[in-house]
Amino acid sequence: MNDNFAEIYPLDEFAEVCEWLAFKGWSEAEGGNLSLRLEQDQVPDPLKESDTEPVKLPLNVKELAGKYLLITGSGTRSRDIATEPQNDIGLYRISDDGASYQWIFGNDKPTSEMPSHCLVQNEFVKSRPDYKAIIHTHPTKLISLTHVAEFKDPKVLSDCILGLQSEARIQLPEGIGHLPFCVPGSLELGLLSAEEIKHRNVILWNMHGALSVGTSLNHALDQLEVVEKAAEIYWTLRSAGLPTGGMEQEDLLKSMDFFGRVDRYEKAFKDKK
Ligand code: 2HA
Ligand code: ZN
Repeated sequence: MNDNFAEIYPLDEFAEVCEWLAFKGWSEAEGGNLSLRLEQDQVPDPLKESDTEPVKLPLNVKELAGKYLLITGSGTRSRDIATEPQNDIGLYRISDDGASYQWIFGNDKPTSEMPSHCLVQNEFVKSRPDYKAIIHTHPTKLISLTHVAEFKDPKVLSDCILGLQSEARIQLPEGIGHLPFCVPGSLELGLLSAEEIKHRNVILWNMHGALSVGTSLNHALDQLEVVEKAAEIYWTLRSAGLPTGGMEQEDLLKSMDFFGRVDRYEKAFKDKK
């Protein structure tokens, strides 16, 4: 059965992405966690049902009712997931009333950030159904950005950081979110993340890390790489004492126009303060 689990699911993509997270030094020790939502037809019949004890969720996730999640285990290391993903990733089914989950296979202790993963996945089913993958990790240069007072405002943060390299805002026209400090693993962090993820693909968690989402785990990783690159440019300029004003607005708009992203760019941060 263990071999089947490894063969059936896209665990190799978890392994590949976790290897990069460890290699980049973003998911130190047991830091970071990932999840991927599966469609019914991706789950073979013998693994569809489970007789394990249901575990109550802190909040109802009714959009996820009857759906399946692959999620990394609590206390697991990215560098271990890279080599033996079947030990550290678990398959879960959300109950038909959306109030609890049942463990089905693999690792049976989900990450402490389970509330954020469930609430964001729940929002995706509702408003962005092609989004299935979530990565939470601790990229050094992004965490450092959350220490800059003016970057508490996500619009100021986005306009500065994504204006430092010509393709960054093209990749992320809606900008980057930045949540106020929340206790790691808290329901509050999950609720704020689920609200913000309606509008953005990358969110910074104040003094903690980043949450990135995508249609696949690799898509979520791509976006983290883009934002981390822009942050590296920011810190390089800062340490050289150079200005961080970035692209001329006219050049940025020309690029957005060329790639058909003006609407998305202009709508960013209009949805909410
Ligand atoms: O999984 O990163 O935020 C460990 C964490 C919690
Ligand atoms: Zn974390």
